[in-house]
Amino acid sequence: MRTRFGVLAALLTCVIGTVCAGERVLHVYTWSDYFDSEVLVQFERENNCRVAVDYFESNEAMYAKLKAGGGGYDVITPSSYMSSVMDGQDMLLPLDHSLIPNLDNMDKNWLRMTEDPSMRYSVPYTRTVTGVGYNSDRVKPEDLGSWDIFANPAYARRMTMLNDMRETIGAALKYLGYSLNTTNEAELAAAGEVLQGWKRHLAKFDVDEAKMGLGSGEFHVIHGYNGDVALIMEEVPEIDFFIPKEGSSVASDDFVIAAGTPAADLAHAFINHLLDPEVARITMESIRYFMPNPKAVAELDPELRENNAFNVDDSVLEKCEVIRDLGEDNAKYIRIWDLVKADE
Ligand code: SPD
Repeated sequence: MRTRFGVLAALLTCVIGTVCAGERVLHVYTWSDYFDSEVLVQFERENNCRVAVDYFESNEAMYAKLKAGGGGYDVITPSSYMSSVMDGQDMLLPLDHSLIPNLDNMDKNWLRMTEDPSMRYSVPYTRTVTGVGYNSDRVKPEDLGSWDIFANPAYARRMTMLNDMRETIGAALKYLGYSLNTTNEAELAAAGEVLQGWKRHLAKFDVDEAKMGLGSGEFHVIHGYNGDVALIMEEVPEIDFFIPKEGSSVASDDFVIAAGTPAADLAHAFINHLLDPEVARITMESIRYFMPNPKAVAELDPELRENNAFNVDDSVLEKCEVIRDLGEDNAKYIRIWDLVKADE
């Protein structure tokens, strides 16, 4: 069995290509398993540089690291709501569209779901939909379909949920029929109660080890991102994916460039490279996330189009919401999350 998924996740820092003295380096900060390695090598070759990739597991963890002074990153891939937070705090470089001619390949309809429809500071990279990955040898079909699977004691200690405040509180809010962007204190408190109940059955809150555990058989049910599960499905036939009937979250993960980068030219060139239709096709087939690039989508492997984790049905997407930047009301989510995580 190939173990492409999780290999990158296990590495804190991964350097692609050969290091040559005096070579320029582009520092990219992103989610695990989010680039095709050949696509990076091609960029390095064509731009006579090296791409150094470092990983984060949630928007909040990435933001906290940057705020604490960590980094030196040039290109980052936050979800759209976090791009908006970062832009509001002058953490991002305004984009020079003349350096990204492949912006012409962007599906303009897609921009409506982002916080930055004019692409002033961000360019959409992928669509990610959050759901449930499961092992069909271990989970009964009648237990599938709802977020309430996390309340099922039959799978106790074999389940994980994302270590991600907005996603995981969002799952409980959707389960209760509320918006995952609510700022209503009573609704948030109710979601916190639901999570306390689910938590009793969880092995842990986690992102990358959870997906490796689903592939290896350690976990039977994980709260995870569609492309990550699609990647595991490719290698482990008994793994499958569903989006709970109550709805879930859908995100545009963006490219942004850090303010103060010494490599603004390379950073723009990198984004332009990923928007090339052939590069985007290779990327989608490799990382298993949909990209809003119609020319690339037209050339996709038909088998991938049929994968239910990659190609999420419109009727399902209609029940999903985009996580929004809530400004000062974000503190309400932090309070609930701290309580849920308190005695971990
Ligand atoms: N391995 C790639 C994971 C991409 C996750 N997107 C996160 C969306 C968070 N709301």
